[in-house]
Parts: sequence; C-alpha cells; structure tokens
Amino acid sequence: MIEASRIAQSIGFTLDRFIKNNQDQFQFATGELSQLLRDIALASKVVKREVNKAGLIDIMGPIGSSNSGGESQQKLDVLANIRFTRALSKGGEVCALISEETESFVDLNNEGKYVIAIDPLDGSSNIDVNVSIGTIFSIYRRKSSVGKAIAEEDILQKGSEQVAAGYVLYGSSTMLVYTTGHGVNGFTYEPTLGEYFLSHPDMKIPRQGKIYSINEGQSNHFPKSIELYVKYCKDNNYSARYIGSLVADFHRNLLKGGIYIYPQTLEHTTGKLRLMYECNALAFVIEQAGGKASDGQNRILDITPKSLHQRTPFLVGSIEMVEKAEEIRG
Ligand code: AHM
Ligand code: MG
Repeated sequence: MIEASRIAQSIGFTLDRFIKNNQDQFQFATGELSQLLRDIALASKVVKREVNKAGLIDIMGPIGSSNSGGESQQKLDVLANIRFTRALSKGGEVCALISEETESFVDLNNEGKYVIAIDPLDGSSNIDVNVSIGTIFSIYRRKSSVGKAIAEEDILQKGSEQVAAGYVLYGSSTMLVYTTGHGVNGFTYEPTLGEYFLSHPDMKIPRQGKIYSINEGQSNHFPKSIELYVKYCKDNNYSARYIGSLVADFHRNLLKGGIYIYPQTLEHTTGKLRLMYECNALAFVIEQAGGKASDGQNRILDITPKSLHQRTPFLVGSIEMVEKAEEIRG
C-alpha cells in the first residue's frame, strides 16, 4: 500500500508519470498493465473529443441497431466501442475483450496477459440532452496458457479477481478514476495540454452520506426491502439525486457520500445493470475507497458470473448506507 502522503505529494503529476512511479505495486510487473492503462487513457481522449462534438456533427441519436441486451444502440455507443477496441487490440497486452456492445467476447488471438471487460459508453441515452456519460472498465489476468484459445475460465472471472478497474466520466470536466487494488486515484483532463493530471489522490467515500440515488419512477415494483429503505431515506431527510447515468451518479456519491441503487423491477427482474462491465469495476473502486457494493445480500465481487451479460441488482456507496439497506428486510 502506498502511503497517502506519498500520493498527496503527487498532485499535479501526469497520469503517465503516476503510472510509471507506481508500477512496482503490481506483482510480477513487466509494464504491460501500465501500458494497458495508458491505452485506455488514450482511447478515452479520443472518445471525449467525439462526445464534445455531439450536436455539431451527425453523431447523436440511435443508429438503428441493438446491443447485447436488445437495447437501441446510439451512434456514439458504436463509435466508442470501435475506439476502445482499436486502442486495446493494438498493444498486444489484451488477449480477450468483453463489451456491452458485442454479443460474445472477442478473442484477439495473441499472447496478451490480460482480459478486459468494458462498457465503452454508459448512459448513452443521455448524450442527446448533453448530460454526463462514462466509460467503465475491468481488467483481469488471463488464466489459460498462452497459445491456447481463450477459455471460459478467462472470461467468467469473479470481480474479486480484477487486477485493475475504473471509469472515465465525460462531465463538466473529463476524469479518469482507477484502482489497482492500492487505493483509488482520480485524474482530471486538461484539454489544452491533452493530458490527465492527478487531481484527486487517494479518494475515500464518507462512511455515511445523505444522498440516495434510485429511479423512483419504478417504485411500484421495487422489492419490499428497497421500498422500506427508500422510506427510511425520506424519514431521515436524505436528498434524492438521480442523473440516470451510472458513472455520474456513482462519482458524485463517491465524493459526497451516498448510495446508488438499481434493484429488481418489473422490466428488469434480475436488475438492469451488468455484473461484468458495470458493477464489478465500480464495486472494486468503491471498496478501495472504503465503501461497499452488494446485490442486497451478497458482496458484488464474490458473485461468480454464469454469463457474459449477466445482470444483477446493485447497491453501492457509503458503507453505513449500504449496510442499512441490506439490514432492512421486506
Ligand atoms: P446503458 O448501459 O444502456 O447505458 O444503461 C445503463 C444506465 C445507467 O447509466 C443508469 O444508471 C441506468 O441505466 C438508468 O436506468 P433507468 O433509466 O432505468 O433509471
Ligand atoms: Mg451500460
């Protein structure tokens, strides 16, 4: 664990320098994971550039196709998927790619050591109305031997096996927040220099907050326990804040303290969010920041995925709030 003071002294470091300085945290580090993080940062800059052009050129709106979950794909969803796939395929560090936008995983047929699960552009229904969106990523070590085809054991790994994870928030500024299991650090993009700089060292979520984030329009179909927890939030004068863009809601709650919940609903009987490329990454980040993530009963990171696009109920945020929500029974 790097000392908080050493991290604090790194404020203003470029992402590149920070990654290089902390490379010794990775067991058996050979620089590949560092390169992979740089590839993600580079792709995010390209996506950020496209996102900022929305409204000016023809990249908004649906493209007319559906993603793995049958949801309408936006032009920027597809574009972001192409940008990340290209950036991650070229370096040779990644051997397989799992994406929200593609039905099955992509075997890159190389000697890469890492498997990556990614939601290239989450919350993309918000693009047309100029609301923050994000990219979410999880990085795992390959388990099968190099030279063999990618196996199920490489793909369906538990969240606890992630070696790094994070997100990019395309908001009023663009931020890259990630963890390699040694705390959470946030970098802000400086557009005139084209660089990410460390702005939020060693991020910690308050143990208790006063914000709850849930789509209350679905409340007629919440499980009883969630209905009662929402009542508890109201009885305690918590504030409701829901952007409907997971990365933005998560990031705000990480900074201020709060809880985000997407439970089972009538339409999404097992929850809406995807375990492998939405929940696991954010669960790893929140635990590293001192918070908690659960499906209501089980730790998200302990769930063994049975399929690529598996959904799960998701409760994430300040530890005392998530524990309270788990404690209330319907
Ligand atoms: P997406 O992957 O299709 O973009 O959907 C995920 C999004 C999350 O960003 C957000 O928190 C949630 O769906 C909002 O869902 P709802 O509109 O049902 O509240
Ligand atoms: Mg998504």
